Amino acid sequence: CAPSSPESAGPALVPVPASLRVTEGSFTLASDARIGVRSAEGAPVAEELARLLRRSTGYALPVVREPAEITLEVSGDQELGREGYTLDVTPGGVRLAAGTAEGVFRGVQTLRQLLPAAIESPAPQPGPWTIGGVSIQDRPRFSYRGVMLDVARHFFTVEQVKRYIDLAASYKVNVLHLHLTDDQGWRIEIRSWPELAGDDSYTQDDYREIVRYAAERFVTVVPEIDTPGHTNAALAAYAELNCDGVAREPYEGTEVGFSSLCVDKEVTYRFLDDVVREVAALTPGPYLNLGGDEAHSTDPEDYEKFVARAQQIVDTHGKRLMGWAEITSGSVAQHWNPREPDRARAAVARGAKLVMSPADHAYLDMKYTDSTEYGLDWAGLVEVSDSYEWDPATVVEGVGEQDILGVEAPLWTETLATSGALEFMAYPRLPGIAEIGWSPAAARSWEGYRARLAAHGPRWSARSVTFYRSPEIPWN
Ligand code: NAG
Repeated sequence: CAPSSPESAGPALVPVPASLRVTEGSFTLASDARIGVRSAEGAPVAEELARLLRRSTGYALPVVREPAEITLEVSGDQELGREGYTLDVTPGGVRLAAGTAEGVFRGVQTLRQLLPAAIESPAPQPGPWTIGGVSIQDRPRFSYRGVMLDVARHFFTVEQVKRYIDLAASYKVNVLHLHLTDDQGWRIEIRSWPELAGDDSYTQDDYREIVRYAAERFVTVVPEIDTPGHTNAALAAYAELNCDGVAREPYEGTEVGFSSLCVDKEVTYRFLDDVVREVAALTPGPYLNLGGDEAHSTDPEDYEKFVARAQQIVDTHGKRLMGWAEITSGSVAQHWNPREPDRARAAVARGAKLVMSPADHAYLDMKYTDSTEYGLDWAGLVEVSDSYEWDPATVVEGVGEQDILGVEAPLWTETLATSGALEFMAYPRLPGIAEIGWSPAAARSWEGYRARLAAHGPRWSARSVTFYRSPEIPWN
């Protein structure tokens, strides 16, 4: 039996807010309640909140342009930053204020978690819809809080990706990194190279729809085209991309590090330029990720040559180069291999910011225990506590807070073929990584977290989320 910590006395919020005070009394949402929003900017967020609350309460909840029982306010005030918000619940109502619509959206995720778990149900529930009094001031620690989904090893439909976005956005995640290409598949239509994408891939319209849906939830899509390794799918589709001019066989296994674009052929850079141009044009976000990991079949000198050209191409198309830590020269490098902290340090030395995804903590494809049905274990077993008990500013010696853009939880799918399997690996670990990215280090502790997380089980059940009932968590 765990000792209770101060934070477990408050509401079970994940991520835990920067500052929270429990106040007198409570508010109950009644059937005649309204949602008030004065600014046009906040209106879409108010409508989205109304839609969500209508499903489970069955109430009409009209959205009005004046203060109401639930009032959302976009003040234009930048005091709490782009994503910060204040949320006050008193017997008279709920007031959620932020400088931007994005801040209000993040606050709405908090409001959802203050309501009973049945609020997540897709069908009307009895209520009562009571919230205890609280005063919250909140803003993120890091600006980049991502999840990565590998849609190359196994393909996931637009609908499946939307559900993954929705769930992650409830935990204030603001980046979806899509791993679109690998040895096993190329999952995005490139009009100038039509043989790349097979049947199981996104058309450009599909991809646009994912980007639009994510943006509605203030989630930025970062597309990844993995190069120069992890490229067997491209090398199988186009013979000329191989140094020997012979097309490779399609690959369905789980080995890594055996493929490479031909660094010395000009066609390679025409190919890269076409791909980057098309993907950049479809992507409103600032980053384009060119992978760069595990290029074991590319010799180190060739690798440097390739990355320099790739960097120019990405610049030309107005994006910032992002990559795994092996690409030490981009704007942003992603630390992933716990055995290679040197690469992270080298990237920082060359002026890059880091996104922290240490596989032994943040990889959602690692097994929880020896008997976990799915997943890999090359970085060890990662129970919920292992995924939670680390800090981005101390995980790589010599790399501190100022070098770090944020965190990301990657989900590789060699062993995962269904939404249920994705969810089982992501829940409950994904919310912990989201909390590490959002909450001040001083506000979080494992004991407090496990107690808060327990209250999320019924929320996931209400949303039909498959999750791992870790014995570490005192599930309600
Ligand atoms: C790494 C590979 C990735 C693979 C994953 C599985 C990176 C950056 N590269 O070997 O292709 O799916 O592990 O955990 O993670």
